Amino acid sequence: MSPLDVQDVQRLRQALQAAGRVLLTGPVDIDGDSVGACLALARLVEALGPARVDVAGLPGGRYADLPGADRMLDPIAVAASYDVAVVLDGDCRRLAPGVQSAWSACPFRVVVDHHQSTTPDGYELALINHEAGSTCQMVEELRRAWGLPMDPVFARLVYVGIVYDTGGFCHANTNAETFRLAADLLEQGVDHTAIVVRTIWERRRQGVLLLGRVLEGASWHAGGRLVVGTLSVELMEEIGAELMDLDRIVDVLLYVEGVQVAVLAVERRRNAGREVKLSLRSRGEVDVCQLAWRLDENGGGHRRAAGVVLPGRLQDVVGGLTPVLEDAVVCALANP
Ligand SMILES: [Mn+2]
Repeated sequence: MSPLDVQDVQRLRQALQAAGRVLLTGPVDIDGDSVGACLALARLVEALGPARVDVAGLPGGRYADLPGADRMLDPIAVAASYDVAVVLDGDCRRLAPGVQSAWSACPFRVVVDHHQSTTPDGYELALINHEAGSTCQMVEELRRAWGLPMDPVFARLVYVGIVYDTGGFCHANTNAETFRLAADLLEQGVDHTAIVVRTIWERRRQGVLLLGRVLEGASWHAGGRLVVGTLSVELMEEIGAELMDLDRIVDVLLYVEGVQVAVLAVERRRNAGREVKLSLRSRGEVDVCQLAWRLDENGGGHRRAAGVVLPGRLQDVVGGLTPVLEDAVVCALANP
């Protein structure tokens, strides 16, 4: 992992030490890496100085029992003004609506992120490392640079982020350094099996039902190299599904023999209308980050894992999109 800029790391430390109030947040759709990174950084900020730290986000389901999750603020309740605001594991285009106004009013805005689509524009300070396997690994790098002690709680939070973003040490962002850091964290007493089960494998019954319906209804294209799964608002509501029930359904589609790109299209209500959240996954030959960005400028992520939200109803969005995706996959595979 290429290290962060030393001066930027010290500027962040100075800003956090001088601050009275600090806001930490992930993007609107939280995951194990953003929750782990926010809660781990909150501990570091509190060790650095007197700042009162708020962490915004709703850590339901599999993250509710993480240390510090009970102190997280519903984004709707974020009303205070902050001296420093940090968005972790995502950029400021994807903040929860409730966080947006506090963010805009903050005089010192920081991003700590590893997404390929994140650029330094629009921040007073940007700590971006596209090579980092997870944002939690970047927070661990901050801890070392600031000379703060490791402890079992910090280790557990960072481990959750690493496990989530590497898919349990499976994805291509897993390397020797990941395992070296994992070994350090395990020596702090981290329960590896419990975290992998809770973060990766365990589903609610509603999630299993949802998985079954997606697999049943999936459509196959480009000679089986592209698969598109869909979930309507009606089905989500009938099953009583939550955001976290969707975790890793798209990965099940991706790891079907022959598949190079998998897409899960999930319909959501938005005001009086509908929108569709697309999760795109690639085995590596097709850059789905670029693909997501081409579908809409708000799309992005990583080369092998990206997302984009498009307005409209599920059938219309997926109907219009499938030929575009098919073309992109066929073209990318023909011209690697
Ligand atoms: Mn991440």
